[in-house]
Amino acid sequence: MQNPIFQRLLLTGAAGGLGKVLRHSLKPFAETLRLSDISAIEPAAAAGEEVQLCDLADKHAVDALVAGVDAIVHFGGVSTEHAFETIVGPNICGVYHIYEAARRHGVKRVIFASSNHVIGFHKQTETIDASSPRRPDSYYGLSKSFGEDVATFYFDRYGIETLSIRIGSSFPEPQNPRMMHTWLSYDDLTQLIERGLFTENIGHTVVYGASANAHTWWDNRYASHLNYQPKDSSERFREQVEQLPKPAADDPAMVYQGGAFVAQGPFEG
Ligand code: NAI
Ligand code: 15L
Repeated sequence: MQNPIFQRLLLTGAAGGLGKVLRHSLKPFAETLRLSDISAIEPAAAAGEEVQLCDLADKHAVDALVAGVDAIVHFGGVSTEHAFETIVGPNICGVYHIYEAARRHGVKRVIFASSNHVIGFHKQTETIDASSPRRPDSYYGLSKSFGEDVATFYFDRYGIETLSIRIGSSFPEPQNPRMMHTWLSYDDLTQLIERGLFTENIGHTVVYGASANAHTWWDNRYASHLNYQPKDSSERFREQVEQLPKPAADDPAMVYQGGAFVAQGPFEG
């Protein structure tokens, strides 16, 4: 059955690496895609697009951003490890502002770009699922963990449904041995967002965002209702990844699911 389409869908982080891809791949899901970022969005809005720049740390600006949309794909924010002070505005205040605006404007569905760094301190020898304890590996991972809690709270209290995608590594190709496990193709990411937007009664579902890679640390049994069927696999890149210098066996990149993030910081001064 054909999906219904939204009248107006908001994409935050539209100037970013994934935002540039989603700007095109989400187009079929809405009459109008509202693109937002703190940075300039290029190229300029085309037919079926509108641009509204916004700092996620600014509550009033986010409120205006969310007015009139039917659903939110929230990909904006700081996407790598930094001092807590850098992360708190865009990611922690930002995710609260998004949900508070969703509540005020009656938006009932959010896709949240969470991250594998919510669970990054699990070892690469473990297989985990959505019920496994979170083990954030960074201030960045902590901010995503907070975002997942905000999603649960806004579902329990206000009935706003969310798909939190704990994205592994979504790039054109896996860039190191760890990403052979964590890689998520752009097509599979788009499929996950589509399933999150159009599956009924998802409450707050947490899904690990990985393609059908040959070796995985993540079990998506608690997201089976999404019927996510990844089409890609990192296996076709194995030969080229095996040519790259391999980190030592005790390097965090080879020990922890979150890789190098577990060892960045502290950030003083
Ligand atoms: P990116 O860094 O390329 O894009 C993030 C965008 O957010 C940027 O365009 C940036 O200008 C914008 N942004 C930053 N601070 C902002 C603020 N205060 N207000 C408004 N916009 C702001 O990152 P990427 O790779 O495109 O990731 C998108 C989302 O997916 C991020 O939330 C990231 O944490 C998440 N994610 C990405 C993964 C990946 O493999 N690419 C893996 C796990 C999570
Ligand atoms: C993330 O959460 C980051 O946004 C992305 O840049 C990658 O570092 C990715 O995780 C990863 O773990 O490979």
